[in-house]
Amino acid sequence: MGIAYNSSIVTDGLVFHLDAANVRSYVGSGNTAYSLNNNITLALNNGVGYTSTGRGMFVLDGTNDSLSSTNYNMPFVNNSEYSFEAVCKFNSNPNGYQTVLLYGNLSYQGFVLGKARSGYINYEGVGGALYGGVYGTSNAMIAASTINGDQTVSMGLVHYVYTLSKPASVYVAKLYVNGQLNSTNTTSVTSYTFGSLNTFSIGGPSGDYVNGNIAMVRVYNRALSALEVKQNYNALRDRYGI
Ligand SMILES: [Ca+2]
Repeated sequence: MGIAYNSSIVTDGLVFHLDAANVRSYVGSGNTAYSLNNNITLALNNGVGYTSTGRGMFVLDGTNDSLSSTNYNMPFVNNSEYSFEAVCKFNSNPNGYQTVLLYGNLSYQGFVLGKARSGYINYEGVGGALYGGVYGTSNAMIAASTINGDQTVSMGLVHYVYTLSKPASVYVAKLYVNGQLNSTNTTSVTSYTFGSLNTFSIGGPSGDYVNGNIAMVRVYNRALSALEVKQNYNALRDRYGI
């Protein structure tokens, strides 16, 4: 069973794929959503809404809405390369993080995609900026690639990809926005380890809820190349008008 508008995305290394526009991921009502692969089930918590805009997006209220999974058995391992991809829109830029994806724990070890707090400059980047990060047990060791924060809430629906690769002796983080490389962070990190990864949440754990729309989230267990990021972006452009 093929879905035409998904036919051209990169599938090599794809370990999680939530797509609100695909009825196999979400039928448009009810409190259960599904990854298109790996049999991962998500619960819609506290009134997550849905809009048919862009063929379908989750609507999150920024108060307590999220999607969470308790069967997220994905092959994440220490010292590996990863990619995290999302199409989302933030409605506001408050003095708080808005977390699109957290796979880790509530001490924020693990993998994070999101938007930084307004008005702050720290390892997640300029205030309001999109960021992605892989955080090991030794404290934010592979921090974000960032973009200018005030772009975040004014740019509307955005496609972004965070990749972590190790082309040589150290890890390199890259952030792509709408198919283009936005920033690169060459770290000094040569290895990393995780603690317990016991939380899989989309739209935020408590305190970091997204106020906006999330259309799709993907996770790859390898670093996508710039060409592959472009391929995935191009596969979505018409759908979202981005
Ligand atoms: Ca709610």
